[in-house]
Amino acid sequence: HIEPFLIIGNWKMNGDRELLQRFSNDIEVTAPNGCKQIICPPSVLVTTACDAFADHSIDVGGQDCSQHLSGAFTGDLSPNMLVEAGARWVILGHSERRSSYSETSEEVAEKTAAAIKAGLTPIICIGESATDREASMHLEVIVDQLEASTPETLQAGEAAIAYEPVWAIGSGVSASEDQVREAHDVIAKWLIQRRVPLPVLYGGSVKATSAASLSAIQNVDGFLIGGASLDPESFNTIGANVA
Ligand code: G2H
Repeated sequence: HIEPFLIIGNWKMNGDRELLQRFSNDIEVTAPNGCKQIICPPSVLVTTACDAFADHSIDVGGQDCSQHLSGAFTGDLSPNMLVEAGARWVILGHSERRSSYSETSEEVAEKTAAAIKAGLTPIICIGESATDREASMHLEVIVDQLEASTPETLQAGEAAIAYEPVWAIGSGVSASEDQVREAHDVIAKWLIQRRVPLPVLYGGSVKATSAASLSAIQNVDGFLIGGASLDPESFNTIGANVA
């Protein structure tokens, strides 16, 4: 593993001040097992989250940002704005944004470059659809997305990659250990060839019960967690169960 093992909660469009308060009360001040915990709440809660976690080792991140720094982009947030709000990380190119907002890998690469310039660490999401996998195209799709979603200028350690097979997201069932191993090996090999070692996270229905076996896989350096990150106990147990 690349250390520390990253446990990232993607709250999506969920959560409120009350949930942040519960996290702050119920979660240990120090993360279990030497893990690094990061919570990505809706962006209007980033500052509140930073206050709530002031005494914790938890970092806060956004769920998207613009590739532009300012201007006539109604509804968008620049990476600098996220930094000013207290974020240190940002999820980019999540499959929900790729499908609902037609985000392309090229835009994700631009956003990645802008986020890094602003001082954020992007978490770049890639992953094949069920159709890609049924056609045995998943590895090709993963490499194509990786290639197109990462800017040429990317340096070692500046970002993280999250492998999230679309069919496993929110389904309650994660990909199998063999499926995760195969994809992560391909991603790790690509990163080594490009001389940009980055942590590679798995995402897609990670739960406290699957954390031990998935984290034991060689090139799994962390998790991106949706549903199971909305409860402080399950979020903390995932870290405690990391192998
Ligand atoms: C995948 C994941 C978090 P869940 O989208 O990014 O969500 O764990 O609910 O599948």
